[in-house]
Amino acid sequence: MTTRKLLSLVFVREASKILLGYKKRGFGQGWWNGFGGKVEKGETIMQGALRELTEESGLIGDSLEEIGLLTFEFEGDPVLLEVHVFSTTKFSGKPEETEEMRPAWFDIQDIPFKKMWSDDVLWFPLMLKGSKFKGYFLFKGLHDILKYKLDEVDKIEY
Ligand code: 8OG
Repeated sequence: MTTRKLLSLVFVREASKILLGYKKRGFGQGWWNGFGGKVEKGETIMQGALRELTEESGLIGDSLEEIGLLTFEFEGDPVLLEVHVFSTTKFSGKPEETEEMRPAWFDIQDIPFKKMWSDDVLWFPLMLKGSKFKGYFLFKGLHDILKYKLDEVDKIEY
C-alpha cells in the first residue's frame, strides 16, 4: 500500500541571491538544498516549514509563500515523499551552521546543481523566475530520474 510522507522545503531569497545549506548528515547528505524536513504530528505544514528553517539555519522566517509541490517516488519504495516548497525574502537573524546544515549565500547564476538533487536543475528555473509549480519525479536510487512531469500552475492546490 502506498503511503505519503509530508515534508517542507524552504528557500530564503535576497535580490539575486539564494540561501542554501550543505547537508552534513541524513537524507541528501553531501548536497546543497533549502531547509526543511518532516512535518510532525500536530503541526501544520507551514509550522513545520518555519520550525525546520530555524532548526537548520538559525533564521526566523516570516511570510513564507508556498510556491511548489513536488512528489517523489523511489522505485521499489511504497512511500511517496510529498515536498511542500516555500520561499521568502523576509527573515530575521543571521544564518548559522547547525548540526545538520552549513548555510551559504549563492548568486542565482551560480547555483551548484552538480552537488544537488538531480531534479533541482529542472524546477529551480521556475522558482527563480517567480512561477509556482507542481512536479512528480520517479527515481531509481538517489541519482537517476526514470520519468517526471513538471508543470507551472497558478496556485498550489492539493
Ligand atoms: O528530514 P530530512 O532532512 O530527511 O528531509 C529531507 C529534505 O529534503 C526535505 O526538506 C525535503 C527535501 N527533499 C527531498 N527530495 C528532494 C529533492 O529531490 N530535491 C530537493 N531540493 N529537496 C528534496 O526529500
